Amino acid sequence: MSLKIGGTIEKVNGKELFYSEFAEKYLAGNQPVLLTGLMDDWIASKHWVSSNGQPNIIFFPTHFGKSKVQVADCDTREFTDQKRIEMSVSEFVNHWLQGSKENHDVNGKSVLYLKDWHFVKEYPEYQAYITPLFFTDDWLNLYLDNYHMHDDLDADRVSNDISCSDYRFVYMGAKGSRSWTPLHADVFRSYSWSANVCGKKKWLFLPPQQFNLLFDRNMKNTVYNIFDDISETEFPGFKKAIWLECIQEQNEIIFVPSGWYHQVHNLEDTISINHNWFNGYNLSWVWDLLLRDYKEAKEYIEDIKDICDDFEGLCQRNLAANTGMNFNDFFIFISRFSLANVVELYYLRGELNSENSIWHCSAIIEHFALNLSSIRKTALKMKSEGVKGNLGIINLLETLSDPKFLKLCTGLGRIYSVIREEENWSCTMKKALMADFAKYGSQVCSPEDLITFIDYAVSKLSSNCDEQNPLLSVLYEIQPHEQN
Ligand SMILES: O=C(O)CCC(=O)C(=O)O
Repeated sequence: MSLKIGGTIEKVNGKELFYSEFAEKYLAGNQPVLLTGLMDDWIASKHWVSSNGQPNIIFFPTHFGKSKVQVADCDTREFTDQKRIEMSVSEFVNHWLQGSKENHDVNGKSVLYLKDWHFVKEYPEYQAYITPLFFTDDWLNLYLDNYHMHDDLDADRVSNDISCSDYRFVYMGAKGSRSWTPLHADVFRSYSWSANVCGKKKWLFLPPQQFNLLFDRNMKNTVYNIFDDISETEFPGFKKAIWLECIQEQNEIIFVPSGWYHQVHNLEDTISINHNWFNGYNLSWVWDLLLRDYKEAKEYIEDIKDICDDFEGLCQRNLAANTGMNFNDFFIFISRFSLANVVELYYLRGELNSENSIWHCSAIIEHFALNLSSIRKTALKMKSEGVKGNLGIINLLETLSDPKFLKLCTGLGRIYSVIREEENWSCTMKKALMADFAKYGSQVCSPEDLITFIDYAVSKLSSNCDEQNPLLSVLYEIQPHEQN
């Protein structure tokens, strides 16, 4: 059965695009786009590509040969993904070279595809590439550079913990369209971007509005390979799906929006760099997905509820094992980010106070206000969906003195070009924060607390503000004329 293709993906020269346009049209609009012109100075583009445009595959065993990587056997399905094998980069490259000699694509040997290599984590000094500006507002990887998402290090969860340590990957797909990635939507309903250092990929996308067409009658399983002969009895909606198709060439970067299903085929030997991330624009969707996964995890073990001492605890442990985080992890994550955004605003207030026009540096302040607003909305959603009680304790004063948290703040400041180093974490500012938060009571334990904390911090930041206040207008969507 052939697919219905409804169109392709817009291609834009990244050098001619402003961040604000990208944020409005693609991040907030949740639309895919193919960006050119953003990989000119990458070391990867020099070292990993031969002069004939083919992968410089020999470079890898020479420099990174001992690294252990996950390799997908593209011909073997395991649950909803391909079977994974662990091997060294040298072994993978041997297989690749052997394959191109013997032409595995034709003689039917398995096609291996190196995926999810945590390259930046393993080789931070090498700086293979520079994350383009459009993708730098990345709360997920910034957080994981400083904290574990999930702290429960049971023996059976260690491997999960390692694989969730970061979402910055290298992919290397050997020749032939048989190296591919099955249909999926990304983890956490994150955004992703994928850059072809060399090679060519074909992407097929389905917008989230049509996602239910991919499910079976019981709404449990989705299609694995959209090019299979899909049974209409099993997947009654599939035929109606209208796909977007896109060919991604070398040096092009594709932006994959939140919740869009996609299937990917390497049309040539391809090396790509791939990040997953989320930020204020898609935070509440991450929560929606987590809630959906929780309900599924709960339903799955409903029949043991009566014989289980801590049924809710078990559901949350399963949720973390399946998705990489549970409610507690998510809550701690958004609470730390809300405090970090407040710290940035205090910092800016200190910096700008001398000119007595603090709220006029509005572009950056608006970013932090938007971040707080999206965290506040997400906390409100959690509360309205009945998530009550203690989800973890954030002690504000202790957090402010934690070196990991200060690194998080420095990283967040850097994203928005609030350039300051940790030494500049001035005593006066810290004192002001400490004094304000000590009065507040210093602990945040539930979505409700978090909303109260954000409101309190904003009221403190807005005191003495006799001009129109972008913080208030962004946070509470108040029109300037409504402010007194
Ligand atoms: O390049 C691939 O094979 C898959 C990449 C992908 O699925 C993604 O970026 O989300």
